[in-house]
Amino acid sequence: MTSQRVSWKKAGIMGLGLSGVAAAGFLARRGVQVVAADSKPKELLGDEALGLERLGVALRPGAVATSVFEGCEAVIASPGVPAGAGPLAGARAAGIPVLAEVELAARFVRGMIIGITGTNGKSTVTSLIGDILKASGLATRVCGNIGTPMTTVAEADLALPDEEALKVHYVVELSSFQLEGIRLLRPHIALLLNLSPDHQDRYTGTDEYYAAKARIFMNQRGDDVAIVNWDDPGCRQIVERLASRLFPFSLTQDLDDGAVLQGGHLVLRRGGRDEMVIEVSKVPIPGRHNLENVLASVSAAAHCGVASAQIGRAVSAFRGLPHRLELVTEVAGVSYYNDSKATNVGASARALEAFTSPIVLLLGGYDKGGDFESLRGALGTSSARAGRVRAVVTFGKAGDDIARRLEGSGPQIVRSGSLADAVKAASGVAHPGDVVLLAPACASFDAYTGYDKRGEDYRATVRTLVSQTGGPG
Ligand code: UMA
Ligand code: ADP
Repeated sequence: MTSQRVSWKKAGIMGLGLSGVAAAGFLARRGVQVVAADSKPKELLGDEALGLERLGVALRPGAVATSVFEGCEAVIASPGVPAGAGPLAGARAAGIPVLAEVELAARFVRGMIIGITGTNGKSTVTSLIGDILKASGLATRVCGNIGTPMTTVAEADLALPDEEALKVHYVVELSSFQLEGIRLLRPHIALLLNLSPDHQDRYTGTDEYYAAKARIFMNQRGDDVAIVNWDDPGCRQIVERLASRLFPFSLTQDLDDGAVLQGGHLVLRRGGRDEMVIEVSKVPIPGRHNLENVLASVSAAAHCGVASAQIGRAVSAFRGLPHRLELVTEVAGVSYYNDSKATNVGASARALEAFTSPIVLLLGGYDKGGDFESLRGALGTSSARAGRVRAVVTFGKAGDDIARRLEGSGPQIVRSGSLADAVKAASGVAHPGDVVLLAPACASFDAYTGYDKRGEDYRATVRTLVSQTGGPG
C-alpha cells in the first residue's frame, strides 16, 4: 500500500453503505486484503457492495462476529455504526485502530483541507464554500458527510502530479460520527458553526457530542485557521485551547478581527481593515441562521485568498440546497415550506425565526432523543414571538409524544398520522397569509430512508392540494 502514512496488508471495513463501499474499493484497488462486514443479510446489500467481491474483498454480511476483524491492521468504521458495536469493540480490544473513512482519505490527499462541522448548517456552508471557490477558479472538491465520500475524491486525485494536487481545495463536511474516528486528519481551515443537542440516541449526553465536534481542531497547528461562531457560547468555550489562529464571526458583536454584520452589510475585518462583502438584502437564502452560514463561508473563502468582491458575487448567485427552508408553492394564499432537513430541535427553532407571518408547524418522525420541551419557549405566548405559531401538527412515530410534551405551550396542537395526514390537517387550520412549515425536529427513519425522501413526499402531497383546489395562489 503506497502512502507514507498507511502500510496495511489487511484491513477491515464495518458497514457497506456509501463510505464503506468507497473505502473498501479504495483499499482493495491498492492491493490491501479487505474484510468487509455489514449487519444486513447479503440479499439486502446493494449492488456496489456485492460488486466488491470482484475486487477480492471478503464480504461478511449478517450477524457479524466480534472477532471478524482478527488479523487486520486497521478497521474503517462507517459513520452510522456506533463506536460500541460488537465488531468495533472486538477490534479495539485486540489493539486494532478503528478509523473513520475520512481519516483514510485524508492520509492520501496533498492539497488544503477545509473542514466544516457544527450541529446545523454544515451542508449549506460546505456547498456555498464550494461554489465560491469554484467560481474563483480554484481546484475544488466538495465531499464528506454531504454525500460524496472523501475517499472517492481522494482516489481520483491520486493520478494528479504533485504540482496540481497541492493546489486542490477539499471542502469536507464532517459529522460528529466521522470526527470520532480521526487521528491525523488536519483541516488547514476548520469551521465550527454552532452547537445544540442532537444525536442523543447515540451519545451519553451533549458533553460527549460536543467533544466529538471539538476534535475538528485537535490536529491544527499555529498557521491553521479556526473559524468559529462567536455568538454561540458552546462554540466559544470549545476554542479556549486552540493551537491555531482564531477567526470568529458574529451577527451581534463588533469584533477586532473577524466577519461581522455592520450597517446592513456582511463585512470582513482583517488587520484593522474592513471589506464589505455583500449587502444583507442581497443574501438570497432566508433566515438569520443563513446570515451566520454566509459569514462562516465568506471567512473560509477569504482565507483561501478569494477577493471580497468575487466572494460577494458568488454568494448572491447561491440558491441554497433542496429541503432547507425551500418554498414548495402557495395554495389558497398559504405558503408551504419544506425544511425536511431540520432533523433536530435547534434547526426547527431557527426555521421559525425566518418568518414574520403566522406559522402552522409540522413536527414528528423518528425521535433521536430530542428535547422538545425546549421548543415551548419559541411556541409559547410568553415569548416575543407570541401568536406567531398558530398551530402545531404532529405526525409520525414520535407525533403523539411530541404533542403530549408541547400540550399547553400556547398554539393549538393537532395530532395526525402520516405526513400526508399532517399536510391535510395543516391546510385545514391555516389562514390565507400563513406559512405551513415542515421543520420536523426529528429524523425521517420511521417512514422514509432519508430526509430527502420525506421532503419529496411533502412536496408531492402539497402539489396534490394544488390540483384539488384548482391551482396555486
Ligand atoms: N450498519 C451496520 N451496523 C450498524 C449500523 C450500520 O452494519 O450498526 C451498516 C448498514 O447496514 C448500512 C451501512 O452500515 O449498510 C450504512 O453506513 P452509514 O450509516 O455509515 O451510511 P453511509 O451510506 O456510509 O453514509 C455515511 C453518512 N451516514 C451517516 O452518518 C449515518 C452520510 O451522511 C454521508 O453522506 C456518507 O457517509 C458519505 O460520507 C448522511 C447522514 O445522515 C447524510 N449523516 C448524519 C447527519 O447528517 O445528521 C451524521
Ligand atoms: P447540516 O448539514 O448540518 O444538517 P444543513 O445545511 O443541511 O445542515 O441544514 C440542516 C437544517 O438546519 C435545515 O433545516 C436548515 O434550515 C437548518 N439550518 C441551516 N443552517 C443553520 C444554522 N446556522 N443554525 C441553525 N439551523 C440551521
